[in-house]
Amino acid sequence: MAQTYVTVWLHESGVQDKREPRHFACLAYPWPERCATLTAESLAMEKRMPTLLYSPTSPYARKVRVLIRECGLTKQIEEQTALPLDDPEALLAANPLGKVPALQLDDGSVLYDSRVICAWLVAQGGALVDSGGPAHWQTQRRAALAEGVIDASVALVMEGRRPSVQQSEYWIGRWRSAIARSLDVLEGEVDALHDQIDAITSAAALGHLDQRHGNLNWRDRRPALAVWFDAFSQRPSMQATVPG
Ligand SMILES: N[C@@H](CCC(=O)N[C@@H](CS)C(=O)NCC(=O)O)C(=O)O
Repeated sequence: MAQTYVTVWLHESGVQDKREPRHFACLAYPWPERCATLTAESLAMEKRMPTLLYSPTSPYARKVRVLIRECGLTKQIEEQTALPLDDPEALLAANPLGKVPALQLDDGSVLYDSRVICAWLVAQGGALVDSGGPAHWQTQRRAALAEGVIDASVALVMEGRRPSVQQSEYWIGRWRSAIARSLDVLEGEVDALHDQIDAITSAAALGHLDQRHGNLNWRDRRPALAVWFDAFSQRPSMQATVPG
């Protein structure tokens, strides 16, 4: 007997809705055998791939997106833009902190923040297997250092968006000093930066400094780090994630 198929427009939240077609997946299901028993929610569960909610300018999200590419997982993970300051519903539902990145897994659960997502990606076995031992802990420590540069760099951006009378010279000074000292340490350890999480986090941090704080001229006293970053920036994973 000839099989009839119906087309189901499926929102990622599981709710059928035709108002925003770009957010929909189109699935063909045999009728009536499957559709009789399928709800929109169960269809969503069948179709769902892990989805990363990200903002193109977030250095935390860039770190994750670079790692996805370095792990060769681009075909297994969808990426969906969510601008945190717009408070999009999907992001608030995924992460009560309202921050990107957040990773919706295929079982409906969610991972955040970027460090947890990165650990999950590495656990998928795609790449970045390090040998353990003392070197592992130094890699983690350098990654934390670079993450702190991102924190300070983002804090400077946020502070700069406040009315100038409300901006704190004290905190701006502390964040700038923290960035300067941390980059000095990375300059001294640049030979240890290869393709592990410390290198990826450092690249995301330096990219954010270039994007937001060109006036800091971080390259001036750090020639080795500058050479390293320029070379690392040529990787396809970095090129594909240049903040737009
Ligand atoms: N520790 C978090 C930080 C994430 C974060 O602060 N993301 C920023 C974008 S760069 C954000 O979503 N901010 C929105 C907000 O703070 O409300 C991580 O590593 O994922």
